[in-house]
Amino acid sequence: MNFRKPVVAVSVVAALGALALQVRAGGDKIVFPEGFDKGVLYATRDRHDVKRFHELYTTKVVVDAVRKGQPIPSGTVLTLVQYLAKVDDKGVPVKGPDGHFVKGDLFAYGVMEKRAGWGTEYPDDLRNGEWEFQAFTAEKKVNEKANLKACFQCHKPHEKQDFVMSLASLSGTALPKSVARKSGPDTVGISDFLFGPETISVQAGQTITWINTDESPHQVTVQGASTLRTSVILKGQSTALQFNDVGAYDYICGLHPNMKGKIEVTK
Ligand code: HEC
Ligand SMILES: [Cu+2]
Repeated sequence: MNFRKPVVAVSVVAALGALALQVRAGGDKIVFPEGFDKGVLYATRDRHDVKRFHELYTTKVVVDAVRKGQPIPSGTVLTLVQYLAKVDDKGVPVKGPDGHFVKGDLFAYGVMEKRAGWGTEYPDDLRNGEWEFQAFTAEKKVNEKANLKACFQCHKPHEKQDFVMSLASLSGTALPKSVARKSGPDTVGISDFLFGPETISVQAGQTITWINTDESPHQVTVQGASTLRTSVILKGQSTALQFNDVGAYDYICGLHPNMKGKIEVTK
């Protein structure tokens, strides 16, 4: 009978391997949300940073619940439809009559789904409440190459808004129609997904204010020994940080990491 032992051992290892795989592939719980476009288109985004046009869909049940001030219900599916933006011959996105980007080719889908009891298998530093994420190709097939861990990581700091970046649009929080573009010696304006000026110099002890004039929310995230994040700022809102230590600091937007800026603090 002895000769059978290794066989048993191998199958135990195989079972453990399957278990680990299951935990990692939590996105498998999500099937493509056929008919999502019969729900509510609750927001669109001109993504200047990646030259894409995004549409955000969910169901009326979810919109109604959130607008009544209720938590996002179990069973919620949020569908992010990503299109390439149409560009001119210089590669600059063109704008339609409504002032927004024009849809080009369908590029991919991102889906988030929340169900009571989901998410328990994730470690605390990754878990996004009861949400799972999945990426689908333009053909509505699971994108096997997608890094689902990155979805959790980028949405994770938004715990205060149940990990939904576009919560203000979902809840119908009124945004001002237009906000004056502004910048000054200690003020950075954010418009079209750019920090202006890109490099700002202040003296130690001074406060820098950022004001967001975009439809999209942004979040100043200073990278250093420890990451310093402001709250997410919506259109018309501002945020401020005080710098006491002389030095140069790089910062990005926590929501759109290819938005970059620099802070120089002098004596
Ligand atoms: C680098 C940051 C980042 C990563 C990584 C990321 N997202 Fe998001 N996600 C955003 C931002 C910002 C929005 C807000 C809408 C927009 O700007 O298009 C968003 C919105 C969404 C939405 C609409 C609901 C909401 O939260 O506003 C879904 C669904 C979504 N993402 C799915 C995914 C999936 C699936 C992945 C992984 C394949 C993923 N995201 C990875 C930044 C990210
Ligand atoms: Cu941003």
